[in-house]
Amino acid sequence: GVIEEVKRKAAYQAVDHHITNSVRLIGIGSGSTIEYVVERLLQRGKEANANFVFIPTSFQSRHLIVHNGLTLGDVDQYPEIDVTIDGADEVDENLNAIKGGGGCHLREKVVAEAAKKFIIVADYRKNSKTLGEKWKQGIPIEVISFAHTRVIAELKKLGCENPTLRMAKAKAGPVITDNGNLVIDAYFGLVNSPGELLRKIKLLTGVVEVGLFVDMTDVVYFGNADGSVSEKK
Ligand code: DER
Repeated sequence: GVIEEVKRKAAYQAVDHHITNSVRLIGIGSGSTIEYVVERLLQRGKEANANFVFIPTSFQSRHLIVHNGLTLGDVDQYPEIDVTIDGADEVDENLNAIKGGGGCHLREKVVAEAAKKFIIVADYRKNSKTLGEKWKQGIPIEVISFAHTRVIAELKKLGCENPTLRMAKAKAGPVITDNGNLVIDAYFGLVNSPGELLRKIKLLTGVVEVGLFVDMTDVVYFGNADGSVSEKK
């Protein structure tokens, strides 16, 4: 469909512009748009990818790297890398992002911070002026299970009406992250100060990581509805 086509175009442009011989260590995000990043790399052939090392951000991302015969690296071997490419659930006009729709934002943020350059690839549905405008599912928050009820109570005091434990679809009970934790989705309406909200949520006892990526993004490639790609810095 149109959405998949524009995701593909955005991903291809990001790869063509940033995965060059000037980089070697590449963080691979999670979700569906990132699959087109790998698709573009594979079009170049084995030789072209031989000197790259790919660092995963989730079980899914690791499978994408291994299954496609790309060289797998580890963030412990490479705590400082050249570039990380990832998707997002929503991006505001200052390139701050909501991430975690796929429940992978903790490792994604570790690998995004490890990179000299952090690039987001997304379709037009994620392109907003202010966070919370289009993405209504809430800010994903990874929490330890022991504290999840406490965190829900504290999120309500911060102004979230209905913080919700993310339930699994193909398994009874809640989603369990790659780190063995739970996810709470907390919608706060329009987020005019994402940095302030990030800090408030992060300080709640039991919170492991928050799906707000603030002042981290270097470039965003949006696939537009008309098939064009916008590069925002
Ligand atoms: O979970 C994440 O942060 C992912 O990047 C995800 O939200 C983006 O997913 P998509 O590329 O399938 O929209």
